[in-house]
Amino acid sequence: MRTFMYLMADVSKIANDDYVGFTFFVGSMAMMAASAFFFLSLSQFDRKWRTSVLVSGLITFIAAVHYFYMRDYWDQVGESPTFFRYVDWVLTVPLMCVEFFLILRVAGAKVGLMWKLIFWSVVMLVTGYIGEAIAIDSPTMQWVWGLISGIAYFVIVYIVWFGEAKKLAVSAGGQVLKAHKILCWFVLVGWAIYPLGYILGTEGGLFGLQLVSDIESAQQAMNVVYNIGDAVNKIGFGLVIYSLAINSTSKD
Ligand SMILES: *C/C=C(C)/C=C/C=C(C)/C=C/C1=C(C)CCCC1(C)C
Repeated sequence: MRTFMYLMADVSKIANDDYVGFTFFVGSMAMMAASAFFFLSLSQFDRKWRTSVLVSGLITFIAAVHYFYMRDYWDQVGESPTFFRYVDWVLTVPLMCVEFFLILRVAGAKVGLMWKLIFWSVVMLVTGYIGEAIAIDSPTMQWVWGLISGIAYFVIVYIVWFGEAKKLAVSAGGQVLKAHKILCWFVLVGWAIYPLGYILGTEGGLFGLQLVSDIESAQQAMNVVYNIGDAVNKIGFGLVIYSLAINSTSKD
């Protein structure tokens, strides 16, 4: 009992109005559960789909571990865990690019497509990190870095919606085309949640938008938005891949 109480003393209370702490906590559980779900389902699928579902599980698993750290950081330090946030993204977003490549392999996708998507995702995230963590003394520079990041984002949108990836998806047809289309919507709408968080979190707002008045509320709004974005995109993306694998696995 004593030991139990001692252990409990290390767990701090999440205040009722601490939406960031709450979403970090729920986020870590959701990511954990999703990982278990993807990993344990692996043997159900035809061999050629297993790598894709495995990668879905790795994405949510990497996020789960980062969420444990981010939750603690938020609790102990009381600031945005920007470093852990971006390490998480720089590992998981390229893996999402790998997912596009993996499902399009049936149509003959080349590794070059994968590297192109990975390259632009890294440009998007590194410039975003500079804007969010390094250029903090200059709202103008935060605007500029955010804009460069946004351009890289639109290159990815272009490649998957209209470029090389789209052509391969069309030639693959069937379930792959269907899954590709949904993933495209995730990139266009689901990923657009992040620049919204960035704008909310930047002091004084961006593009002349003064959305949140003080820096503390701005940081809170940004983290809640990022946490919602992560749950939607990482788990959602994985479920699309999961359905594709289920629907394309021979049923007898
Ligand atoms: C699992 C994590 C994901 C899918 C993260 C995606 C992150 C983005 C799409 C971030 C995009 C940004 C911009 C387009 C401009 C402002 C800076 C960023 C990095 C927030």
